[in-house]
Amino acid sequence: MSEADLPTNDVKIKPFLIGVAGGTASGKSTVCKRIMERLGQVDMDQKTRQVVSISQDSFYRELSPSEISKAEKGQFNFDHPDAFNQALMYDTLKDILNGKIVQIPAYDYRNNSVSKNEILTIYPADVVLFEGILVFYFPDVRNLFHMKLFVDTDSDTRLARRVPRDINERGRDLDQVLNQYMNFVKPAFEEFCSPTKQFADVVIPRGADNSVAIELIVQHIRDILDVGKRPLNRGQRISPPKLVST
Ligand code: UZR
Ligand code: MG
Repeated sequence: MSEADLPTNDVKIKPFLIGVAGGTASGKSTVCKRIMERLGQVDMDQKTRQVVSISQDSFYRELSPSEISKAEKGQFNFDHPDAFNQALMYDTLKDILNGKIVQIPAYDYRNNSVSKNEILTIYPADVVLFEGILVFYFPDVRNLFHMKLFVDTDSDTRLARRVPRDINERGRDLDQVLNQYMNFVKPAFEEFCSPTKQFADVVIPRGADNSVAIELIVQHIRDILDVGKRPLNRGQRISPPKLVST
């Protein structure tokens, strides 16, 4: 793609915003990755990429010193809606919808906080995926999505994935992982996350293993963006979807 094709201030891209919710370790990130792969977007340069995926984890709020010490003992509830900075999440998504370049922090699970060093710059894209356990919980955020997907993977499978992930990737020990799961993760899933399935347009059983569902969704995204004649990965800008959020 030549420099002239890059988004400029006078060519505002209005992205098509897709929310991807589901319980912990349901495969939300993998579903997003598959959608991006199927749209031919994964290895592209960030500035020219037309599909981007961001995580709700980037919007965990800053914790007070006493909350930090609770978090270190596995006694802070990261699965409760109050753990998030709802206003920042909403404002950032609004900016994205208005075609602005936004900066969001990566999340550092080993320190239980948003990263001070790793800042992600999100350039305007045609399709933006926003994934997280509670992306459909807050009504004002929920109403921004043009399409809502819920990844519905059974809880045994999710726990079996969550345990090794927390131990290997997030530096936890088994006792802490299981206690946190029983005290916070499972009850909060039942109270706050699972009920938001009712807001989904499409429920994806078995998550990323469900290649038929993913293919149907990808085809629908292509249809909406009217890229039948203009493949996404050829570096052409696509007209914004005509849908209006309510
Ligand atoms: P996914 N989480 C942490 O473990 N530590 C943090 O500092 C912040 C979040 C967990 C959170 C939730 N809960 O279950 C999970 N706990 O990240 C959501 N305990 O991430 O959707 O990738 O499973
Ligand atoms: Mg995740």
